Amino acid sequence: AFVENLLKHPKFLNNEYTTKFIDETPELFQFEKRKDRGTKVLTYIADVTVNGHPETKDRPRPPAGMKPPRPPKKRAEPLMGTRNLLEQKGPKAVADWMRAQKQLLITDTTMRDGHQSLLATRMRSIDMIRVAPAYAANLPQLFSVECWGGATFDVAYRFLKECPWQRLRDLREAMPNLMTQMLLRGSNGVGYTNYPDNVVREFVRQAATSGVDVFRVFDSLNWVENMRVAMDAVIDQNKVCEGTICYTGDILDPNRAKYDLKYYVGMAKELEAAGAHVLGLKDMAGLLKPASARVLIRALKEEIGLPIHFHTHDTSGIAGATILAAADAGVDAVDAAMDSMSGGTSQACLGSIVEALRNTDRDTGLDIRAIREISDYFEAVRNQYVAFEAGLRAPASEVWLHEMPGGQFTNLKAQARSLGLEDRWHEVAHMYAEVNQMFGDIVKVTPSSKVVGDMALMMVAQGLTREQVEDPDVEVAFPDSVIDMMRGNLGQPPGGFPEKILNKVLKGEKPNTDRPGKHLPPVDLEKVRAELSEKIGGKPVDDEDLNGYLMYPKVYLDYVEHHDQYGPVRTLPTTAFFYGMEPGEEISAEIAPGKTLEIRLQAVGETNEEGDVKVFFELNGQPRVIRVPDRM
Ligand code: BTN
Ligand code: 3PY
Ligand code: ZN
Repeated sequence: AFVENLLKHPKFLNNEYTTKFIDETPELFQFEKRKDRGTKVLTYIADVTVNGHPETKDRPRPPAGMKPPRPPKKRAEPLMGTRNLLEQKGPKAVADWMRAQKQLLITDTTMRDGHQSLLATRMRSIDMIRVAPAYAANLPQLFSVECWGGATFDVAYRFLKECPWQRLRDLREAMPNLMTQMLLRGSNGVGYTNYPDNVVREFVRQAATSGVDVFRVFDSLNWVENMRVAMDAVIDQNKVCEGTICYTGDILDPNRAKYDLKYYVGMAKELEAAGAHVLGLKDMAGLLKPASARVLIRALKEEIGLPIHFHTHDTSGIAGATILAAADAGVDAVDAAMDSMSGGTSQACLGSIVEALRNTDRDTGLDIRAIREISDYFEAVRNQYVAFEAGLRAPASEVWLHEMPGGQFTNLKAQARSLGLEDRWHEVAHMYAEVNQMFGDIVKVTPSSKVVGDMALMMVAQGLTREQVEDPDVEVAFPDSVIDMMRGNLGQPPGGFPEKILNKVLKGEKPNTDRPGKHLPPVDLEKVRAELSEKIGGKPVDDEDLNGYLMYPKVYLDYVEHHDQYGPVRTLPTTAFFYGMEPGEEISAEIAPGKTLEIRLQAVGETNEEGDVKVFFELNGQPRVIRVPDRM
């Protein structure tokens, strides 16, 4: 290995080799690093081919011999879009333009909420980046492309073993005329708990720098106080700050008076005063009914000077009707997903909204042929991810019972499955509603929705009723997330949490009712950078890495370890990533700009006495043998 290193060393190759060279050049002795990216990626393919991928084992498989998805061609050179306006005139001009023009503006959510809500967030960057040029060229009238934030950040590192920042930079570059959009959980960043203020600010700065244009900022308990740090940070970056209301209950239901019209108008005014450029109305579960939408949108348009951007989910099957009602009432922008990635717990069908409004005064101006082509592409993409489909087969009015966010639905179902509760799903749904009432009827959206879900699963698994949980004489071991929320670590819901459950969970401990960030000391960023660098073998840590680590220390470190061992696996086609390769199959992977590996799997050998398998490849025409352990 030493000689190989020596022969490849640039100084050696450039004849700068002296006798002192060996002593002065310690990297010659780093044999472990000798493995080049190509070998690492081949090792990954070999391992998954032999052992399977842990995430797709025992799950439905894509049809054999599936052709790789083919992205549509550009129909024209990209026209100017909203991004150009933002760059030239700033976020206030974007907001003014939204209000001034008549067409219904559309945000495409396929690359964020769409797959988060249908495929457990598992869509890989490569399947997005390939279609991004078609968005830029063929749909330049889109308001924005939601493609970042929410659960996509940690899933990218945790399960897909790819860098979410690189995804963002690549998408940004491929769609220079369109605004990218992210979902930001206020002080929870893209995590599940409140972070120190300077961590939130630093994250927003980095997201803006790496390519986010529109930040949809919400708080999981609708506490505007807890949104200001994130909102101010977005405004400082001169990006679009979409201050967002999370919608729950039903404004027309006198029995849900806590969340009535007055409540929402009041919150909207707070967000306007806090400096939002756009008012987001986030109906994360898909509860807003057409008649309520009419009343709510009309009132907000009358009382607030901001453009309104409406987001909903089609779990009930009538999101399309609500969107059309909202459009009638003057909403400025709405979210939708590409047809093949729409419906159910995802967003409403983009192409059908475009068709429904054609030749009306809210005509979207989008090209339906371009939409169909992109939808066809995503249909093929979606077929690669059948292992992660866990969703609804049919629309379900049950959503008005449980009020579960679309983005949580598939995840909670998977959690229920892992606890052996899959066939008791409807009980979980009932319990979810009970827990909500027990917690005082709260907004349920990440992370508060996860707390409700954890509690509901625990109660179903242990056969506990609400009465028992609330009974001071019954011993209950509450999930950590419940204790954390009752302590005030996610902030305060309107009116606070009910005394009964607070006392039971905290056993007399006093909750913090201040904004959590008020008591979290700032993180010394340079100190953390140095610590992280040490943890990853002295490698330099850039700002993106630092921000990944600040959000998810363990997940980030596991990702780095995987990357060290298996290389840039994000460059593999999705079937190879999840299933390995078949003998005779050929793929290519661009492991660095301009450096493409042509990989052919020739054969898989027998398992030898040491328990290893030889996997025979051709790499750019040269034979390569990789040995991996057989762990099956
Ligand atoms: C994970 O780390 O949880 C997800 C995927 C990475 C596991 C890799 S895939 C190749 C090899 N085969 C396994 O069974 N594990 C590793
Ligand atoms: C998220 O925070 O990930 C959501 O999708 C909330 O709706
Ligand atoms: Zn959503």
